Amino acid sequence: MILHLDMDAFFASVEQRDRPELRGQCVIVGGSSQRGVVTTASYEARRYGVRSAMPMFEARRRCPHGIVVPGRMHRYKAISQRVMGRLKAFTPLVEKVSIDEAYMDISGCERLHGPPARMGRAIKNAILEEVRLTCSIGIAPVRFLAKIASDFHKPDGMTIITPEQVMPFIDRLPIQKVPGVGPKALTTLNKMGIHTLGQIRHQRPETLDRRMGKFGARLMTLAHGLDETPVNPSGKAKSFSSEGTLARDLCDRDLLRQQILQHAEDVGRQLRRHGAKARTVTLKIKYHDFRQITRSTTLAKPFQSSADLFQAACRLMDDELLRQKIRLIGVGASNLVASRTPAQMDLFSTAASGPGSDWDSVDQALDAINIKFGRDTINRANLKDPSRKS
Ligand code: TTP
Ligand code: MG
Repeated sequence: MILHLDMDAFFASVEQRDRPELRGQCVIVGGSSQRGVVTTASYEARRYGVRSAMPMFEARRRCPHGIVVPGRMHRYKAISQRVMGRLKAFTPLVEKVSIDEAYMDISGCERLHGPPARMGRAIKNAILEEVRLTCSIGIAPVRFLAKIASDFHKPDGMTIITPEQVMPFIDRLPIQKVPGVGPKALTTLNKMGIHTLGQIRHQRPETLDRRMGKFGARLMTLAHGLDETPVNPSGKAKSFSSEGTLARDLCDRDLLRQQILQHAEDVGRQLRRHGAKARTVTLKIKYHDFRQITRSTTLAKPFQSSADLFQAACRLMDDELLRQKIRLIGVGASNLVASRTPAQMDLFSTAASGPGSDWDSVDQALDAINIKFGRDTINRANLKDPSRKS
């Protein structure tokens, strides 16, 4: 059995916990400037339609009496650590997947902690005792159903799906609840007449493959109630990213490259600090009208230098027709391998990046200075721009 735990309105609840005057109030966490966005909102504010990622001006319009609070990431991280520590007292098989959620493999825990329902209640009590916050729990025989279940009775909820309930649950499950089904996939699936996960089972795999690509096969597996993804307690990150809303909307590619450079530096630093190399670079762009696109490229050799990241991300931007001004830009690195994995030397390359190159030494020097004197003490003025041939 897999248990999924997710804290309720996490950042907002921490604020209400630390500041009693905010309890019972509409609390909106996020940037208060005209261009800020909502990070999260207390359940009181959600009644007025305030949601994560909503522009702050819209949140203020919907909930004028809401109290806007800037985020305090270090505080949320500290509380998160205490929550995760408490979970590990139940079983070492805990996988933290974000700041406020974790999976636990609770198979075989019955003798120690009783049946799943009792264990779920014990965990909720332990978290309440430890940090005085509520969470929601989902328990199911497979991972993706545990995640869906934890969302069923939020806040302070617990939903258990027994093995016998799995297939009837899948048959009724709205397809948009399945992790990975975004607005685009939903439109395609609805056009195919598919509205529940159960309906996927009656599709021909070739049709799904043609319409949905690789994700079609994944949906078919899930529709059969099979999700072999194990709980991975190593806690190793699967990706690193950095993004930010621009001070004003831009479409000047040179200015955007400067932003990309900063994010590439940040992601490069994260990679090197975790001793990881990545193979895939992702560029994320949110346009003026909030439409968001991501573009990825997978490089032949795993990389960890900021220069490689920067150049790949710039190439992705160069391939994009920027039809509108951009309000947010971000860079990500995924498809990670441990950096101990020896990199294949490229016999014919003369590029100034790659293992042992000058850029590696530059990265090491910058990282050392920034660790010693604080982040962004020193940065590159610029990097070679791949779109300029000189
Ligand atoms: P979530 O668990 O998605 O949201 P939540 O805990 O605020 O509310 P819920 O009760 O529905 O679980 O995310 C956890 C925290 O991550 C959230 O408190 C703030 C942060 N976050 C962002 O920074 N940006 C986002 O877009 C979202 C969704 C969350
Ligand atoms: Mg949460």
